[in-house]
Amino acid sequence: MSEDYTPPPVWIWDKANGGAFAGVNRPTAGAQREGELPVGQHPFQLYSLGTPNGQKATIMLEELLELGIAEAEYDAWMIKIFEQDQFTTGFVGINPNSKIPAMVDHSGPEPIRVFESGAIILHLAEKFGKFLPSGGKERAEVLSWLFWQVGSAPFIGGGFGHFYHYAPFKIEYAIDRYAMETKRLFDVANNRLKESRFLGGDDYSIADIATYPWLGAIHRGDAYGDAATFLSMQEYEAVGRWVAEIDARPGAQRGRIVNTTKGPLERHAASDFAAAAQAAT
Ligand SMILES: N[C@@H](CCC(=O)N[C@@H](CS)C(=O)NCC(=O)O)C(=O)O
Repeated sequence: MSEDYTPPPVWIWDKANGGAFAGVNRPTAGAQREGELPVGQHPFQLYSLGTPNGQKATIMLEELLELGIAEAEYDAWMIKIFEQDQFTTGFVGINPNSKIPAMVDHSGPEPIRVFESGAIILHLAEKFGKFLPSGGKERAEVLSWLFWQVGSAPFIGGGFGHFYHYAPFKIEYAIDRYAMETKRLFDVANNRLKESRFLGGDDYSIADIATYPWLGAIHRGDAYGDAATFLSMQEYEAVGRWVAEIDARPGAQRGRIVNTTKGPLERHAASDFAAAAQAAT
Protein backbone atom coordinates (compact mmCIF):
# COMPACT_ATOMS: atom_id res chain seq x y z
CA MET A 1 0.00 0.00 0.00
CA SER A 2 1.45 3.36 -0.94
CA GLU A 3 0.49 7.00 -1.45
CA ASP A 4 2.02 6.86 -4.90
CA TYR A 5 -0.46 4.57 -6.61
CA THR A 6 -1.37 3.81 -10.20
CA PRO A 7 -4.59 1.77 -10.40
CA PRO A 8 -4.19 -1.56 -12.23
CA PRO A 9 -6.63 -2.31 -15.10
CA VAL A 10 -8.69 -4.56 -12.80
CA TRP A 11 -9.08 -3.92 -9.07
CA ILE A 12 -8.33 -6.94 -6.88
CA TRP A 13 -9.31 -7.11 -3.23
CA ASP A 14 -6.31 -7.04 -0.87
CA LYS A 15 -7.48 -7.96 2.61
CA ALA A 16 -4.58 -6.14 4.28
CA ASN A 17 -5.68 -2.78 2.90
CA GLY A 18 -8.63 -2.21 5.18
CA GLY A 19 -6.83 -0.29 7.96
CA ALA A 20 -8.92 -0.22 11.15
CA PHE A 21 -11.75 -1.94 9.28
CA ALA A 22 -9.65 -4.72 7.70
CA GLY A 23 -11.56 -7.41 9.55
CA VAL A 24 -14.94 -6.01 8.55
CA ASN A 25 -14.91 -4.64 5.02
CA ARG A 26 -15.47 -6.95 2.07
CA PRO A 27 -16.26 -6.26 -1.59
CA THR A 28 -19.18 -8.72 -1.41
CA ALA A 29 -22.58 -8.78 0.28
CA GLY A 30 -24.50 -11.54 2.01
CA ALA A 31 -24.29 -13.72 5.09
CA GLN A 32 -20.92 -15.16 6.09
CA ARG A 33 -22.06 -17.41 8.90
CA GLU A 34 -25.13 -18.94 10.50
CA GLY A 35 -26.61 -17.07 13.44
CA GLU A 36 -30.10 -16.35 14.78
CA LEU A 37 -31.22 -13.00 16.14
CA PRO A 38 -32.61 -12.97 19.67
CA VAL A 39 -36.22 -11.77 20.07
CA GLY A 40 -37.46 -10.09 23.26
CA GLN A 41 -40.89 -9.26 24.62
CA HIS A 42 -41.41 -5.74 23.29
CA PRO A 43 -43.11 -4.60 20.06
CA PHE A 44 -39.86 -3.26 18.60
CA GLN A 45 -36.72 -5.32 18.32
CA LEU A 46 -33.69 -3.21 17.50
CA TYR A 47 -30.36 -4.73 16.43
CA SER A 48 -27.78 -2.01 16.67
CA LEU A 49 -24.72 -0.40 18.24
CA GLY A 50 -24.28 3.06 19.79
CA THR A 51 -22.64 4.73 16.79
CA PRO A 52 -24.21 7.93 15.39
CA ASN A 53 -26.35 5.90 12.98
CA GLY A 54 -27.41 3.58 15.80
CA GLN A 55 -28.16 6.52 18.10
CA LYS A 56 -30.73 7.86 15.64
CA ALA A 57 -32.95 4.82 16.29
CA THR A 58 -32.47 4.72 20.06
CA ILE A 59 -32.99 8.48 20.47
CA MET A 60 -36.23 8.19 18.47
CA LEU A 61 -37.47 5.29 20.60
CA GLU A 62 -36.49 6.99 23.87
CA GLU A 63 -38.14 10.26 22.76
CA LEU A 64 -41.37 8.35 22.04
CA LEU A 65 -41.20 6.69 25.46
CA GLU A 66 -40.50 10.09 27.01
CA LEU A 67 -43.86 11.22 25.58
CA GLY A 68 -45.49 8.37 27.51
CA ILE A 69 -46.06 6.14 24.46
CA ALA A 70 -45.69 2.71 26.05
CA GLU A 71 -46.35 1.02 22.67
CA ALA A 72 -42.88 2.18 21.63
CA GLU A 73 -41.18 -0.15 24.15
CA TYR A 74 -38.24 -1.91 22.63
CA ASP A 75 -35.44 -4.36 23.12
CA ALA A 76 -32.05 -3.13 21.89
CA TRP A 77 -29.66 -5.96 21.10
CA MET A 78 -26.01 -5.27 20.55
CA ILE A 79 -24.57 -6.07 17.13
CA LYS A 80 -20.79 -6.06 17.48
CA ILE A 81 -19.73 -4.96 14.02
CA PHE A 82 -16.02 -5.56 14.69
CA GLU A 83 -16.90 -9.16 15.54
CA GLN A 84 -18.87 -9.41 12.28
CA ASP A 85 -22.30 -9.90 13.88
CA GLN A 86 -23.75 -8.01 10.90
CA PHE A 87 -22.89 -10.93 8.63
CA THR A 88 -24.98 -13.63 10.33
CA THR A 89 -27.88 -15.17 8.41
CA GLY A 90 -30.26 -13.65 10.97
CA PHE A 91 -28.99 -10.10 10.60
CA VAL A 92 -28.68 -10.25 6.81
CA GLY A 93 -32.29 -11.50 6.79
CA ILE A 94 -33.42 -8.14 8.18
CA ASN A 95 -30.77 -6.01 6.52
CA PRO A 96 -29.23 -7.25 3.25
CA ASN A 97 -26.82 -4.29 3.52
CA SER A 98 -25.23 -5.72 6.74
CA LYS A 99 -25.11 -2.43 8.62
CA ILE A 100 -26.59 -1.31 11.90
CA PRO A 101 -29.21 -0.19 12.79
CA ALA A 102 -31.92 -2.66 11.73
CA MET A 103 -35.27 -3.18 13.41
CA VAL A 104 -38.22 -5.55 13.36
CA ASP A 105 -41.65 -4.13 14.15
CA HIS A 106 -43.71 -6.87 15.80
CA SER A 107 -46.65 -4.62 16.65
CA GLY A 108 -48.85 -5.72 13.74
CA PRO A 109 -50.22 -9.02 12.41
CA GLU A 110 -46.87 -9.89 10.81
CA PRO A 111 -43.33 -8.74 11.60
CA ILE A 112 -42.04 -5.89 9.46
CA ARG A 113 -38.30 -5.50 8.94
CA VAL A 114 -36.91 -2.00 8.56
CA PHE A 115 -33.29 -1.19 7.75
CA GLU A 116 -31.48 2.13 7.18
CA SER A 117 -31.54 4.58 10.08
CA GLY A 118 -33.61 7.13 8.13
CA ALA A 119 -36.25 4.52 7.24
CA ILE A 120 -36.41 3.35 10.88
CA ILE A 121 -37.10 6.80 12.32
CA LEU A 122 -39.54 7.63 9.53
CA HIS A 123 -41.39 4.33 10.15
CA LEU A 124 -41.70 5.15 13.85
CA ALA A 125 -42.69 8.78 13.22
CA GLU A 126 -45.48 7.69 10.88
CA LYS A 127 -46.63 4.89 13.13
CA PHE A 128 -47.01 7.12 16.19
CA GLY A 129 -47.73 10.44 14.46
CA LYS A 130 -44.86 12.16 16.28
CA PHE A 131 -41.83 14.25 15.32
CA LEU A 132 -43.12 14.62 11.74
CA PRO A 133 -45.72 17.15 10.62
CA SER A 134 -48.75 15.52 8.99
CA GLY A 135 -48.58 17.43 5.71
CA GLY A 136 -47.92 20.58 3.77
CA LYS A 137 -44.73 22.54 3.61
CA GLU A 138 -43.89 21.68 7.24
CA ARG A 139 -43.70 17.96 6.43
CA ALA A 140 -41.78 18.62 3.20
CA GLU A 141 -39.25 20.71 5.14
CA VAL A 142 -38.67 18.00 7.76
CA LEU A 143 -38.30 15.29 5.10
CA SER A 144 -35.92 17.48 3.12
CA TRP A 145 -33.63 17.93 6.11
CA LEU A 146 -33.94 14.23 7.02
CA PHE A 147 -32.83 13.12 3.58
CA TRP A 148 -30.15 15.82 3.51
CA GLN A 149 -28.67 14.21 6.61
CA VAL A 150 -28.94 10.65 5.34
CA GLY A 151 -27.27 11.65 2.07
CA SER A 152 -24.53 13.67 3.78
CA ALA A 153 -23.47 11.29 6.56
CA PRO A 154 -21.14 9.20 4.37
CA PHE A 155 -19.09 12.29 3.47
CA ILE A 156 -18.59 13.00 7.16
CA GLY A 157 -18.07 9.42 8.43
CA GLY A 158 -16.77 7.42 5.48
CA GLY A 159 -14.99 10.47 4.06
CA PHE A 160 -13.69 12.88 6.69
CA GLY A 161 -13.72 10.55 9.73
CA HIS A 162 -12.11 7.74 7.80
CA PHE A 163 -9.28 9.67 6.18
CA TYR A 164 -8.58 12.09 9.06
CA HIS A 165 -8.79 9.59 11.91
CA TYR A 166 -8.83 5.93 10.88
CA ALA A 167 -6.73 5.72 7.70
CA PRO A 168 -3.37 3.98 8.28
CA PHE A 169 -1.57 6.99 6.76
CA LYS A 170 -2.76 10.53 6.17
CA ILE A 171 -3.49 11.56 2.59
CA GLU A 172 -3.64 15.35 2.29
CA TYR A 173 -5.82 15.28 -0.83
CA ALA A 174 -8.46 13.07 0.79
CA ILE A 175 -8.45 14.98 4.11
CA ASP A 176 -8.72 18.32 2.28
CA ARG A 177 -11.60 17.09 0.15
CA TYR A 178 -13.66 15.69 3.03
CA ALA A 179 -12.76 18.39 5.59
CA MET A 180 -14.02 20.92 3.05
CA GLU A 181 -17.26 19.01 2.53
CA THR A 182 -17.78 18.45 6.27
CA LYS A 183 -17.27 22.15 6.98
CA ARG A 184 -19.64 23.02 4.14
CA LEU A 185 -22.29 20.74 5.68
CA PHE A 186 -21.79 22.38 9.09
CA ASP A 187 -22.24 25.75 7.41
CA VAL A 188 -25.48 24.57 5.77
CA ALA A 189 -26.81 23.50 9.17
CA ASN A 190 -25.50 26.63 10.88
CA ASN A 191 -27.19 28.94 8.38
CA ARG A 192 -30.46 27.07 8.78
CA LEU A 193 -30.23 27.08 12.59
CA LYS A 194 -29.58 30.84 12.63
CA GLU A 195 -33.06 31.33 11.17
CA SER A 196 -34.90 28.35 12.67
CA ARG A 197 -34.95 26.83 16.16
CA PHE A 198 -34.82 23.30 14.74
CA LEU A 199 -33.81 22.00 11.32
CA GLY A 200 -37.33 21.32 10.14
CA GLY A 201 -38.87 24.43 11.69
CA ASP A 202 -40.12 25.50 15.11
CA ASP A 203 -40.55 21.95 16.37
CA TYR A 204 -38.10 19.19 17.18
CA SER A 205 -38.44 16.47 14.51
CA ILE A 206 -36.90 13.38 12.99
CA ALA A 207 -34.63 15.72 10.99
CA ASP A 208 -33.01 16.78 14.28
CA ILE A 209 -32.99 13.21 15.61
CA ALA A 210 -31.09 12.08 12.49
CA THR A 211 -28.62 14.96 12.39
CA TYR A 212 -27.84 15.52 16.06
CA PRO A 213 -25.79 12.32 16.66
CA TRP A 214 -23.43 13.26 13.82
CA LEU A 215 -23.06 17.02 14.18
CA GLY A 216 -23.35 16.89 17.96
CA ALA A 217 -20.48 14.42 18.38
CA ILE A 218 -18.11 16.48 16.23
CA HIS A 219 -19.19 19.85 17.67
CA ARG A 220 -18.76 18.61 21.25
CA GLY A 221 -15.33 17.17 20.42
CA ASP A 222 -16.41 13.56 20.94
CA ALA A 223 -15.58 12.26 17.46
CA TYR A 224 -12.48 11.50 15.44
CA GLY A 225 -9.76 12.65 17.84
CA ASP A 226 -9.38 16.42 17.82
CA ALA A 227 -11.67 16.96 14.84
CA ALA A 228 -13.49 19.79 16.67
CA THR A 229 -10.27 21.84 16.68
CA PHE A 230 -9.23 20.76 13.19
CA LEU A 231 -12.59 21.82 11.74
CA SER A 232 -12.87 25.03 13.87
CA MET A 233 -16.18 24.11 15.44
CA GLN A 234 -16.36 27.48 17.23
CA GLU A 235 -17.36 28.93 13.85
CA TYR A 236 -20.72 27.15 14.03
CA GLU A 237 -22.40 28.92 16.92
CA ALA A 238 -25.98 28.20 15.89
CA VAL A 239 -25.15 24.48 15.64
CA GLY A 240 -23.68 24.71 19.16
CA ARG A 241 -26.88 26.32 20.47
CA TRP A 242 -28.97 23.56 18.85
CA VAL A 243 -26.68 20.75 20.11
CA ALA A 244 -26.90 22.13 23.67
CA GLU A 245 -30.69 22.26 23.47
CA ILE A 246 -30.94 18.63 22.35
CA ASP A 247 -28.22 17.53 24.81
CA ALA A 248 -30.63 18.61 27.58
CA ARG A 249 -33.48 16.36 26.40
CA PRO A 250 -33.83 13.22 28.57
CA GLY A 251 -34.84 11.07 25.59
CA ALA A 252 -31.75 12.14 23.64
CA GLN A 253 -29.56 11.57 26.70
CA ARG A 254 -30.80 8.01 27.12
CA GLY A 255 -30.83 7.27 23.40
CA ARG A 256 -27.19 8.31 23.05
CA ILE A 257 -25.90 5.71 25.50
CA VAL A 258 -27.88 2.60 24.54
CA ASN A 259 -25.60 -0.13 23.16
CA THR A 260 -22.49 1.68 24.41
CA THR A 261 -20.13 1.17 27.34
CA LYS A 262 -21.55 4.43 28.84
CA GLY A 263 -25.01 2.90 29.15
CA PRO A 264 -26.83 -0.41 28.83
CA LEU A 265 -25.04 -2.69 26.36
CA GLU A 266 -28.47 -4.18 25.76
CA ARG A 267 -31.65 -2.34 26.64
CA HIS A 268 -34.78 -4.27 27.55
CA ALA A 269 -36.43 -2.00 30.14
CA ALA A 270 -36.29 1.60 31.36
CA SER A 271 -34.61 0.34 34.53
CA ASP A 272 -31.59 -0.81 32.50
CA PHE A 273 -30.28 2.79 32.48
CA ALA A 274 -30.15 3.03 36.26
CA ALA A 275 -28.58 -0.44 36.46
CA ALA A 276 -25.88 0.53 33.95
CA ALA A 277 -25.17 3.80 35.80
CA GLN A 278 -24.85 1.93 39.11
CA ALA A 279 -22.57 -0.71 37.59
CA ALA A 280 -20.30 2.10 36.31
CA THR A 281 -19.79 3.60 39.80
N1 LIG B 1 -26.92 4.22 5.57
C1 LIG B 1 -26.85 3.40 6.75
C2 LIG B 1 -25.43 3.39 7.25
C3 LIG B 1 -25.28 2.52 8.46
C4 LIG B 1 -23.81 2.28 8.79
O1 LIG B 1 -22.90 2.75 8.11
N2 LIG B 1 -23.58 1.50 9.86
C5 LIG B 1 -22.23 1.17 10.26
C6 LIG B 1 -21.98 1.59 11.70
S1 LIG B 1 -22.30 3.32 11.91
C7 LIG B 1 -22.04 -0.34 10.17
O2 LIG B 1 -22.92 -1.10 10.52
N3 LIG B 1 -20.88 -0.78 9.71
C8 LIG B 1 -20.56 -2.17 9.64
C9 LIG B 1 -19.99 -2.57 8.32
O3 LIG B 1 -19.77 -1.68 7.48
O4 LIG B 1 -19.79 -3.76 8.11
C10 LIG B 1 -27.82 3.92 7.81
O5 LIG B 1 -27.98 5.14 7.93
O6 LIG B 1 -28.45 3.09 8.51
